[in-house]
Amino acid sequence: MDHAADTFRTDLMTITRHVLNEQSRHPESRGDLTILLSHIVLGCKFVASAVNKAGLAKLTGLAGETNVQGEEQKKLDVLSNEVFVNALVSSGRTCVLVSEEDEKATFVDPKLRGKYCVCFDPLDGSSNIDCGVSIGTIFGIYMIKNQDTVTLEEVLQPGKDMIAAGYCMYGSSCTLVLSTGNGVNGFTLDPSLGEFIMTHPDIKIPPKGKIYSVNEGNAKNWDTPTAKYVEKCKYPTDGSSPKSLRYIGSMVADVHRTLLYGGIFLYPADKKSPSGKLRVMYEVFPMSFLMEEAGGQSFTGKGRSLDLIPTDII
Ligand code: AFP
Repeated sequence: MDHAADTFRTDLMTITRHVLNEQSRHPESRGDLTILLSHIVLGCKFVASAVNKAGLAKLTGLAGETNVQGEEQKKLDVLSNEVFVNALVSSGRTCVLVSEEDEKATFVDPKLRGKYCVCFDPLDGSSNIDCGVSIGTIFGIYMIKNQDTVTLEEVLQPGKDMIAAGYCMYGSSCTLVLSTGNGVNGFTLDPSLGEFIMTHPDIKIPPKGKIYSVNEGNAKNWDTPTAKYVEKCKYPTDGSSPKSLRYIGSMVADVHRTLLYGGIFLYPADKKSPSGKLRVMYEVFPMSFLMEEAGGQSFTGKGRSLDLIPTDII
């Protein structure tokens, strides 16, 4: 009998245990972030369960509404947004919420306010829902100096001020990847326990990767340096092998693969979207934070992504 393996199986590092361990590294901490994260985990479990039942429970299809970008919302988008807003408000640890699904920021009732701002995309990649492709929730957490007087301007912080970020991928398994600024760890939902168990400790992106990930259908609108770079991935001039192309079109899944297998994920600005399609506060910042914490890099094309200062919540 392999006792070492058995010990591993019975000494489970749940996400709560991990976050409490992290908290104990900060003796001044009152556990606010731990409580907030446990509410985010609850939201992820709810969405995971809804995504699993989506076809059966008739949760796919349109909800008959459009979101800020003018896209049709799916029923699951609406549901996930409601779940996260309720979970975050009821945590008592947030003062303002910025959701990709809502046109305006939600300022929490003063009686329920805490010191954190959470920016989130409750269900990213939702155009993939109806065909069962992996989708995910993305979130970034910031500290607000004065919760009683918080304004929208205070929400527009550069990504480098984020204190924690993560995503939950609803795929062949449900995986939550989290960083509180001390490396990146991945947890897989054990459905029989209803707990996220650490399965990917201290994730580090491989220093070299053989995969590039981009929507090449946009190539005719790219600028010359981008087009040249992608051409080199396919036709290297240094004698190396061409890279493989993998593109799911669901950022959580594409970034998750990039973190684990290495390589590059890019969504370049083009003539159609001169500032790029990806949304800074909900997609670019949290994913760039995780990439950097895992030893990788993230650039806008002009500089470090996390140095950007958003001008609006869209
Ligand atoms: P949806 O949530 O509308 O599906 O958008 C997802 C997304 O923002 C991101 O998750 C993908 O990386 C990107 O769009 C895919 O965009 P293209 O379909 O233009 O390749």
